[in-house]
Amino acid sequence: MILIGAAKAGKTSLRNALMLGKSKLTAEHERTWVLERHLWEPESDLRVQLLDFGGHHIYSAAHHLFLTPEALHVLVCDLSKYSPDLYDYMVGSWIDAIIDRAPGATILLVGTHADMCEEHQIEEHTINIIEKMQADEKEKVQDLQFEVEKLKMDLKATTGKDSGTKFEDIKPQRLREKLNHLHKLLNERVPLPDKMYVVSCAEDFLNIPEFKADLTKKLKETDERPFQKHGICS
Ligand SMILES: Nc1nc2c(ncn2[C@@H]2O[C@H](COP(=O)(O)OP(=O)(O)O)[C@@H](O)[C@H]2O)c(=O)[nH]1
Ligand SMILES: [Mg+2]
Repeated sequence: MILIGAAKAGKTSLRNALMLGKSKLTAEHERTWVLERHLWEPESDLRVQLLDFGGHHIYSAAHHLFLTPEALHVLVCDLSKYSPDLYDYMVGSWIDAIIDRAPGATILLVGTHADMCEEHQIEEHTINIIEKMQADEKEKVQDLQFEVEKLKMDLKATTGKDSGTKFEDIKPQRLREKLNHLHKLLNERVPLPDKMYVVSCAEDFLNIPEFKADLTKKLKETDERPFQKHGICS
């Protein structure tokens, strides 16, 4: 399981809440610098390797080495700091990286710091995040479909001409390869989350038990996947 999200999103405090079963908010000197790995046993028959990333943004290469379709990705976002113009920084860029590096992966969305938000803020922010994510995905699929149509036309125009020589056949072959790649991108979309878990890792511990129960269920579903063979999960 991989905890990702912007610096100070609440990843390590969420990890503490899940592993300790009580609130342990991080202090400034406990900041995660690069990556911490922990072995977590939410139930006696379930052992999970938990990766908690430091403050580097998704554009840094470190994350990309670890994103994998077999892992459960928990994308964490501080709801008290969220505003629509921060969507890409806090959510969108992370979703893009997962789609790019780990097609087919499961993503769970978690909004933290609920104790510091008004009820109406929580509702507005979670709706905005889900809507933006769906709108982004729709746009990406439309762009890919447009590219596919364009390539098909190029291919038709190229193959219409009878070149007769081996070298000139390379172009249609390359176009076909590109087309196959685009079809793959269209067919292997990451199932995007349609809900956001709203939690507080502070003393009130809002929704942590509910989130832990759903998370454990999802982890059991991924437990059977080839994950273990790569040594990521034990
Ligand atoms: N009030 C409140 N503070 C939180 C919560 N989660 C994290 N924090 C605080 O937010 C800051 C960043 O949290 P941390 O877990 O270190 O974030 P990370 O950088 O994503 O690992 C720390 O000062 C935490 O004490 C929460 O749910 N409520
Ligand atoms: Mg941390």
